[in-house]
Amino acid sequence: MFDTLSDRLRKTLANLTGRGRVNEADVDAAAREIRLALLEADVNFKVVKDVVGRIREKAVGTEILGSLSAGQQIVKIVNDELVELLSVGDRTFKLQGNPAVISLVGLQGSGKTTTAAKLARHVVKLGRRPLLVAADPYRPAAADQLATLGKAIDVPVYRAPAGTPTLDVVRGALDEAKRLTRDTIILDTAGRTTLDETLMGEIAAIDKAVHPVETLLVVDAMTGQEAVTVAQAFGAAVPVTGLVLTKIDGDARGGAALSIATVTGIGVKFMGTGEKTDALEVFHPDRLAGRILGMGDVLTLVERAQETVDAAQAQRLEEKLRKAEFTLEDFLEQLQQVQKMGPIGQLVSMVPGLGGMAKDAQAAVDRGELKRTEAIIRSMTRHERRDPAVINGSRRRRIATGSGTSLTEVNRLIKQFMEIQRLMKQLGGARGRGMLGGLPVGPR
Ligand SMILES: Nc1nc2c(ncn2[C@@H]2O[C@H](COP(=O)(O)OP(=O)(O)OP(=O)(O)O)[C@@H](O)[C@H]2O)c(=O)[nH]1
Ligand SMILES: [Mg+2]
Repeated sequence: MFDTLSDRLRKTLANLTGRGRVNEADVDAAAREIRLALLEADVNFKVVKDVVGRIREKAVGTEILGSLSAGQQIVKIVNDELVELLSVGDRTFKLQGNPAVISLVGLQGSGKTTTAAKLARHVVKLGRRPLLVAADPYRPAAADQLATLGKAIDVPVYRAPAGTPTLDVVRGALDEAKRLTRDTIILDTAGRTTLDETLMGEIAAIDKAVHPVETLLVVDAMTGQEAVTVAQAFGAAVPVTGLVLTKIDGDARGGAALSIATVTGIGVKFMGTGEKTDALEVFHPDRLAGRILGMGDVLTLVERAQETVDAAQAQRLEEKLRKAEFTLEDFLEQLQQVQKMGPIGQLVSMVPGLGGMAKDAQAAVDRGELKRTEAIIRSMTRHERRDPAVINGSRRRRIATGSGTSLTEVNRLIKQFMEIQRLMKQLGGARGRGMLGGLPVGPR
């Protein structure tokens, strides 16, 4: 559902990721785009203002760290802000009490009944014995719906005759839980509009009578801006302990999800990602932010590169690039570093001087070519790696056989590498960064 937002942010940030230096005008332009993207996604305007302000401030103050490009760091800053935006409130799901009572409240059609069944499955996985309760005495069809879902997931459902006052239904459910030795009660309450004072009073009465350990407000993510008002109204009636955002799989613009927690201070605990009872995800701000930015790889890399890339080695490499002494041996070392960090081609862009080839590298990884390139280089002698010019016809055949590749692949790698060497010599003395844009990451 965050597709549009994702696309826009990705485009904006893609312009920056390849760059080693970013000036204030670049940051301003990016901030403008990010602001538009968030507003278009229907994020609350105050939230947008704050977030963009912080992103700008951090980005302008960013120092360029060792081997990371400034652009990538901006991606990281934007991501960190999104994570913060989504991290508001207490997000731990509590199950204290015997039975632990979980009450689901929300507008009509927001997804309470579906979520009740999903949560039942979830707590079973946590080793609990749930009882689903149809706490909607007004519509027998609502209880039928829950009964059907309960049957499908093999969880008992408690229902009372139509017209039983809600408080009596809840009390009856407590007795039933004791009888069936159920340790978790999930109340599926009737959908209500925020304007319906009687029904709003009813959930307040349930809250007083049974003190649910969790009162989860179920919010349809498609609601948009209005979701904030809804959350505030429910929050005024009962102590809402968390949010469940449903229909995340839909095509909403996602703004509600991004603003509701910030504005209300209530944490998001779960996300509904489909109609089936297994389509419930524990809410992880970092994962959602990553999904929105679609740059999970870059972020992981920024973090992993900070840990893994040996600063001294990086320095040595840059020196070699500058002096045009980069050999196939160094290239092999890089390939190994790449694989140590994980199978993500993006990280090639972290290696000083190799910026810009990330996409090629990813494609090469996908095709398994990094491994083939590595095999070819490994089949060479030390001497051959340092001076590919000595690799004559018979040596090439030997290397092809030894690496399980073809003569054509070996030829191509050597040819490309020598071309680059020649180029580096021509440019000799110039800064290495970015010069190797065409380094063969795999035989093509
Ligand atoms: N795609 C998708 N559909 C969902 C999700 N959650 C619920 N739905 C659908 O939304 C509709 C309403 O869901 P219900 O669970 O009946 O909503 P409710 O809040 O119990 O509705 P009332 O009891 O009438 O207030 C159903 O068609 C569900 O299948 C979700 O996460 N994704
Ligand atoms: Mg319902």
